[in-house]
Amino acid sequence: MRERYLYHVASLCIQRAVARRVNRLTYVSLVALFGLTGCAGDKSILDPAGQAARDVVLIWWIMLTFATVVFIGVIALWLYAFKRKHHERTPQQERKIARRWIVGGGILLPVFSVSALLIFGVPTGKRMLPLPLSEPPDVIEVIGHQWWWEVRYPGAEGGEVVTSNQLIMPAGEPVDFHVTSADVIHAFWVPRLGGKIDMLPGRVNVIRLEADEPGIFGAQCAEFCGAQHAHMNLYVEAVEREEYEAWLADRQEERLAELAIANENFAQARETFASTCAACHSVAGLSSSSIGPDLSDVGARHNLGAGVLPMEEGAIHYWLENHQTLKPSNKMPPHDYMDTATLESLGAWLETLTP
Ligand code: HEC
Ligand SMILES: [Cu+2]
Repeated sequence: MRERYLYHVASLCIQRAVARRVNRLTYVSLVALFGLTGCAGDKSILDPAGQAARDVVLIWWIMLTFATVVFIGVIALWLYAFKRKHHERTPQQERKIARRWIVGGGILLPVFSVSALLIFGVPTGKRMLPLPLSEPPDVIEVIGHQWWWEVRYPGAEGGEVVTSNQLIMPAGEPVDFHVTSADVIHAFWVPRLGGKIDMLPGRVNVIRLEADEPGIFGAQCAEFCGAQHAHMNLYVEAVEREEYEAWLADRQEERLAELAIANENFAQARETFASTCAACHSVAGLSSSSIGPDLSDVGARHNLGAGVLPMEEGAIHYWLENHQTLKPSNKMPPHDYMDTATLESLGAWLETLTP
């Protein structure tokens, strides 16, 4: 909420400023106010929720402070160069001064700053490496697709669990994320938990992250991957260990398969699904394809279309009618040749898939 508030204050100031024709400098500083909206919210690196992210933000503050000092120093020297009186100097004296600047500003300063960065940066990077632990952490696989997320739990008791566009993880313990891509390069980034890592087709990268406490965090694809890159959000939630185990147990294949056929009123919807949607979507017990998101537990999601639509009653029907307007050129073909009643019943059935 805090960022919304800042956003409103900033836009109000700008409207006023434009109305009163304030000078350009004021205008620019007002626009810069918008930057402050990045200081809060579920994707703010300035609000870390895990040790790796705290280390990253510490480095960020150190770099910002240092850069500010250098910036002010350069400006001061620049002003001084304008103001200073003219000195008579011999060519030798000139050369000596020039050499001092090269050695100080061109060699010592960079050596000092790069070493300082390494001293702080190496331990931070190490924390996110999957080094051996006495108790091996849980593994969660995340696969990037244009423009949605596939999430798999290979170590779940009773068999692998698959879901999409949501990532539930245990809080208070490290988790290894094995990330890859099904098409182009994406990047996995949960700003409040730590650094980002590329998701490359044909290669698995690993990053270790930990959430201090239960909570909801935003994640975002951090590598431009096509038209809908900005609409590639991931809902990340850390929960207590028992809740995590229960969440996984609810998503065991047999249980999901029972759920899919539980409601007799939707026999027709299931048939339509089998003939028009099953080629791309999995629903446990009915179909198996990962061209589109797995829909076995779609009724229990928090949003649709990787964050473009909040999940509520009627949302799936709305998505089926409007997804090419909500998320233009997404990889699901329009189904406008189907009548409203059919799409409505498909949506209503999918909404019952809440394990
Ligand atoms: C050609 C493949 C394809 C077909 C056929 C298809 N879809 Fe999709 N569907 C997708 C893709 C890809 C996405 C992800 C779009 C995005 O968010 O970028 C998607 C997204 C969805 C979503 C949102 C899921 C989420 O996790 O947010 C729902 C619901 C859905 N499809 C239902 C259906 C239904 C019902 C049908 C049949 C009428 C259908 N789809 C047919 C490929 C397909
Ligand atoms: Cu992207």
